Amino acid sequence: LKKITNQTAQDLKVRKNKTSLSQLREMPFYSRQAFSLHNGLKNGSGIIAEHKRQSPSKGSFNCPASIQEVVKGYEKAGASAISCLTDQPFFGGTLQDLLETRSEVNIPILRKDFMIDLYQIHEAKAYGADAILLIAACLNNEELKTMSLEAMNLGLEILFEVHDLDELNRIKEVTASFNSSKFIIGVNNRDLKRFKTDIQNSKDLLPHFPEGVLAISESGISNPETVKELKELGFQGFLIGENFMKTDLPGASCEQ
Ligand code: IGP
Repeated sequence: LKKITNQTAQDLKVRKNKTSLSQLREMPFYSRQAFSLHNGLKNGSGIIAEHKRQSPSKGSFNCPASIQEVVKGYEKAGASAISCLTDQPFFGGTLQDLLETRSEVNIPILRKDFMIDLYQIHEAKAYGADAILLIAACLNNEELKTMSLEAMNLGLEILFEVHDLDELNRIKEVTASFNSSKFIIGVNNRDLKRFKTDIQNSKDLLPHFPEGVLAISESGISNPETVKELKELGFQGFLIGENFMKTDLPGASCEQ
């Protein structure tokens, strides 16, 4: 994770030199009213379908479909939201992908990246995202708070990602003073050190969630039975990438 965020910081310098904050603010999508990821998940299937070309653990998924075909397919199949990976060096995504996704679908879009700087939140808004990911393992409490407030000011919703109890407790602390309860907490089932996924991680952490917060389970979900099981436990969102992207037409495989 350190390696990834160091790279993110480097790439960020280049983008900041190229595009100023005021230029971001002038982009057409910057002023659009964002969709609510929270409402989208509550009122729909709960599936957040991810566009991901490659991952550090699995390499390229060699998906032959274009991003337009993939995300349109996800929307048609009934996904509640799209997760769009914009990290280039490790996941092969771009901000252009976000723009194209926004132009293609009318459901909430999560910008999936390693957010370490306020500038990235403005990018998310400018390129058409409705929500951002804040990974507890990448940020200290102070940073989590500052980044959250900026996102909320811009009308973006937040998915906080945790993978252990310690991180969950930090998120509880950070969000305790928020007057909105629209934030979302996701348990990543992937152990970032060993790249192994285990759904048990979601099951273990759910009882420790703050009351009333929308809970989602992320990674390693590969069949409808798992979604059903997690739903019965109380999860309302399910973030699925690899299982869709390893097929030729990800939207079609999403329909079941
Ligand atoms: C999707 P999977 O196992 O269905 O492909 O997982 C998503 O949860 C995963 O891509 C992810 C991720 C992240 C990627 C979760 N948290 C943070 C990059 C950064």
